[in-house]
Amino acid sequence: MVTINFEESAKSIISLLQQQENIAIIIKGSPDPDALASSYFFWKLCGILHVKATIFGFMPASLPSNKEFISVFNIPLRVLADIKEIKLHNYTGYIVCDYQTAVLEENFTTIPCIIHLDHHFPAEHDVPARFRILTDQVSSTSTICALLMQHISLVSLEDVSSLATALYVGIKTDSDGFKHVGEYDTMALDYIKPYCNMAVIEQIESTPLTPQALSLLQKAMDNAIVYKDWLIAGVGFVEERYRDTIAIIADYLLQDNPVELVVVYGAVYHNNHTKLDIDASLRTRSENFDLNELIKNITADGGGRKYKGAFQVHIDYFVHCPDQDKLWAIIEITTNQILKNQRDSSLKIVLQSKFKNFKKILKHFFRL
Ligand SMILES: [Mn+2]
Repeated sequence: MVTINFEESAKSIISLLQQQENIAIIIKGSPDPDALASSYFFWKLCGILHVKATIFGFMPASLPSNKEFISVFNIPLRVLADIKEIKLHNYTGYIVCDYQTAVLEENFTTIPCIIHLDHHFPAEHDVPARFRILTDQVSSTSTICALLMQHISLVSLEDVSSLATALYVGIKTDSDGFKHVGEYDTMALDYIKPYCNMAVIEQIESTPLTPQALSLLQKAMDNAIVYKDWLIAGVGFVEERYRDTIAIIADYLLQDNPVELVVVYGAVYHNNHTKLDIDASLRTRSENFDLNELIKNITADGGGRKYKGAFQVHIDYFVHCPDQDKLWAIIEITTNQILKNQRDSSLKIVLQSKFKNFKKILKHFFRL
């Protein structure tokens, strides 16, 4: 294990933030508890340091529990349709948490990235960042934030408690209920646990699924097939605002079935039914299963990391199909067949990923 000096890191972060006037905290991916908690951490930190900060996202939270998360912590998330809507020249720098790269846009001359944190292995191409921790030695970005927080005096106990509680939910979500915690995650949890408000956590976690999600879950269970040790379930057509439900159902099905891999997919309409995607979520309990490799065999539009992955296939042309039932039948037999073919060649994937683990060099780096 490569040792990360969180005390030095906390000092660097404080001094970098103190040089800033106005920071944009950018949630590049889906506003899940990990991305929200780590962005909220920096927003609070900026407040304490009297640095102006705004949290931006580009997808509204679609899961009821994520909406509840935003509301209980009062997270001032500004959801915009596109990154171009941020007047970046008004900001002295930006922060990206919980995303593999800090690139805002291709060929976009932009303000400097001040801080970039993520729990994935570094991407090949990225913009420079004044401070960066990218390591897969942690299960979540919230883990990194909690370990930094340990070395920062936050003054108000109320702030400590709400940050600890938010980060706890972030770690719990990304480690699949603490199933995949490592040494750093345990350290982070040991530190934040005494400050956590368990009643708030209970409130977030007990947010019920919407009736729409329950009906998709029912469809998934009706349509599920088991091929060898894979479970594959198509849920039919899904409205865009319920897209995240596909991932939740994949989580549910993996919990309840002793299979190696769960794939849940649906056909999702976008832009007032002018665009159509096949949207799939993959879950595995096997650490050595290279979901990224599997997904790249199917399409370039998607990716995976340990235990989870997702892909999209664009089929806009088919929005004109006059028969929805036939269209779904074709999507279903085709997708099921593609996945079955992948299962038949998956021994190769497992062997390749074992080899990759040997080659992987764990590292973190700072660019100052
Ligand atoms: Mn995360």
